[in-house]
Amino acid sequence: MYTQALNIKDMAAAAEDSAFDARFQSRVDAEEKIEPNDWMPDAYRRTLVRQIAQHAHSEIVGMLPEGNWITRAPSLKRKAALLAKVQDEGGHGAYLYAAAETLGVSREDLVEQLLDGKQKYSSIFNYPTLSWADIGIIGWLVDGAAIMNQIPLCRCSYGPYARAMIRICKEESFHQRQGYEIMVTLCRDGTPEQKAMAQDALNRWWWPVLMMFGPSDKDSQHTDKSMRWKIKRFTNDDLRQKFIDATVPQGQYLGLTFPDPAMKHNDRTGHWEHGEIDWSEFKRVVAGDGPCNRQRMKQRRDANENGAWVREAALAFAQKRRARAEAAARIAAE
Ligand code: FAQ
Repeated sequence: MYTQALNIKDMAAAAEDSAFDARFQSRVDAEEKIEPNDWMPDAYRRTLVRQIAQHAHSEIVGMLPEGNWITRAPSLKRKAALLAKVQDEGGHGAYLYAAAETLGVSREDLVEQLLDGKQKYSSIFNYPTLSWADIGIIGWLVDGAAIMNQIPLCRCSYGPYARAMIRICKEESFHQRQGYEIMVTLCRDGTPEQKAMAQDALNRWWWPVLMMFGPSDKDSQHTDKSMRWKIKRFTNDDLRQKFIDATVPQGQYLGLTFPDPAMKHNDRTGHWEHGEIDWSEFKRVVAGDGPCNRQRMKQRRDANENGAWVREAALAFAQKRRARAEAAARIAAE
């Protein structure tokens, strides 16, 4: 009797859940934005936390490869632009952690999960910046790939993420231009040595940049659900192809050669075809064994430890202010 009552309760709860699910999906299909206090399936919330946290961590870890060149930028103008760009990336991390917090997680918890190896950051930031041309390449290609992936995220179904992306994309497009302008200076106005340095940077970064878009569609675990929920608007392979088609003419204008002997234009489809991506390298880097993974994680751990006193001081100051305000309110009420 008791078990039967429980079963009926379970069935009622399941029917209610599926009604909520259907209502949620119809809102998504109608292009309504989902806001923090709206009902959402747990799996939708988990997917967003995973993706937004990974994105936020990428922006913060992504400050390290370029930060490496701030003291060695070749002119005051280049130094000012690079400094501003790296600061922008820190700001993007802050907006994204704030967007993730609207889903009920704390920034401290997300940072801890990164430092414990439970959350990821983009594979691309595990490669070293060996020459000044790498700074041009990061702006041109890494920011270029980031924009290609992030413009559709401005239409993501989750309101706070979509709104954060609009501002981020505006800044990323300045980053892409400053990078391409460095490449133009090196390749079209520079010496043969500078052009060779630019070619070497392209040779080292091209394939890792293509990997930024994630595994091929047949191996992507999350794409189907994320497309249904309109978190993602395009598949990984579609975005990768759009990026290649936009980038190849830019490389040709620079007079550079892409390190892909199989690359060719298909006049029938209008797309640039590319050779096989080495997915074993991608898996190795994501698993923690890329050229700079250990160094990047050590830098983040050190920054977290060295910043502990600032967080403690800010908390103590906030508590002091609150106590003063409460005491003043008590006196006023007496
Ligand atoms: N690196 O099923 P999918 C930037 C993981 S920001 C590491 O296809 P999903 C700005 C993925 O998490 C760059 N891991 O996954 C800047 C999943 O593992 P999990 C970051 C990767 O989420 C510029 C597994 O593989 N941008 O550059 C990567 O549907 C210059 C299966 O993959 C974003 O985060 C990767 N590259 O699609 C800053 C954009 N790719 O979590 C400084 C937002 C995939 O189950 C300087 N994110 N994985 O353990 C996205 O659009 C998506 O999350 C994708 C992956 C497209 C990255």
